[in-house]
Amino acid sequence: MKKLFIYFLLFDLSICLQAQLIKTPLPTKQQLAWHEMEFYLFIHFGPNTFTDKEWGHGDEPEDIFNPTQLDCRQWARIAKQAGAKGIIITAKHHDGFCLWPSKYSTHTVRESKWKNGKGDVLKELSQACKEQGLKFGVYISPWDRNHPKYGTAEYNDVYVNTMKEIFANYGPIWELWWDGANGEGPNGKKQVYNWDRFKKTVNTISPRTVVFSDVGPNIRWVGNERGIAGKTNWNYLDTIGFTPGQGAPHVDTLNQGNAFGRVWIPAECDVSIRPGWFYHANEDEKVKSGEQLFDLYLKSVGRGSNLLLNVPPDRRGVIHENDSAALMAFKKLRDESFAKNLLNDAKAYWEINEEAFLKDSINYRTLDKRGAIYGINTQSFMVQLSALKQVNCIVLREAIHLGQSVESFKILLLNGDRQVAEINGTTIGRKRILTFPVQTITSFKVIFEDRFGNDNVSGVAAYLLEEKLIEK
Ligand code: FUL
Repeated sequence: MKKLFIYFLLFDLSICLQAQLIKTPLPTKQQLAWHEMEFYLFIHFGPNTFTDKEWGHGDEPEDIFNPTQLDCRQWARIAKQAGAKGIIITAKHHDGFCLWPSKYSTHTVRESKWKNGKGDVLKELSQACKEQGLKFGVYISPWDRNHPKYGTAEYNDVYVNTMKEIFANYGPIWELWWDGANGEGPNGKKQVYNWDRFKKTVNTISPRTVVFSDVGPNIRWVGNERGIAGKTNWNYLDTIGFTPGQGAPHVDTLNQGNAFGRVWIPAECDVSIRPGWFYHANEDEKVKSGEQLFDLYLKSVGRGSNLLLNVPPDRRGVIHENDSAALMAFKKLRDESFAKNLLNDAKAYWEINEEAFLKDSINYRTLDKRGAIYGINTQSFMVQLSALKQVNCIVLREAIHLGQSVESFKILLLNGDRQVAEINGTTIGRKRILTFPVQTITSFKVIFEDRFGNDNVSGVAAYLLEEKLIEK
């Protein structure tokens, strides 16, 4: 008996020690700020806009690039009005054409007819973003189908110099986008990228920049180009042995993350407002509607990720009317849907075990206007509405500066003593937006299941959305 007792004691102790030893990865300050960006625009613009291609070959004559009314201020204004918080532009896509007069290429705006070779899209856009208070990011394709050095060790120098040039002349650069595509260059060769050197370069010259690729180092690809994060979406990822592009983990892993991954690398959902990434006139009628964009918002931001929505300018160099109208409709739907938190005058009851919080109303807090509450090490809580209300959306937030812990949860919707519905979910992360058929309720209970017993909730809100907006 005594032996058994010691055995269990040691067993318990070893579990405690394990929990102590496993350090939960935490986001950096830059990553935390990135999480708060939620939604921003992607701009695909370059020779493909004028040739109707998606992937240029790199041999397009520079004169092809000739927007008639390029207006980066219009892009930034529209982004701002749509509630986007930044813009990331394809400074260089796979065709190698540089939207700025780079010293390290002869295939740039400088060689084009546009503004007699005196134009500079990065300059105009970085300034327009500053004017509107938007963050500015760049996509610099490592794959280059034009550069004569591509496929040789020297191309790694070219790539490093290109990054340095952009950081020096157009910074601060908030996010840097490394695309994973890697094909042959003009000489038929494939490049062996020196990713470590690329990372070190960014760390040294622009340590605040968050770097995206399939596997980070700071932000990961979500595993699809439809803008959809996993319903289970961990901000953790294992990266040892993986590289961007073909060496990346399986798309399902990128979509969901690794529950016990060693590094904090959240997913970003990239998707285009049109079928293609670049502008094609024959897609003018295929622009996603405000409602479709709202659905994507639920499936990206609503699953703890960020939404990077591509809106490609047309051959004039402006955002097309149809795209702009869809963006405004999307903004209106978000504003209207989340204008009234039905928990403004509710009370939340917090206890560490269900039995205790069912007994009485000790330890309750009144929710503030934004529904911000804070419960360290919460296993369950109950929200008492001020009256009988109709609800079809509940938003939960985890305090991710302390890590991500919730592995699964359930929400019990109650009308008086009667349970009217049960909603189940897995991870929460920065934000989890749950929608369901409308229910009339007086209260609801949120019950967590833990990994390490320290679920930290930082917010809860409830809304009544238009029925057509419930997640499809
Ligand atoms: C992909 C590219 O090949 C597409 O052209 C586009 O830029 C997309 C965002 O990333 O890998």
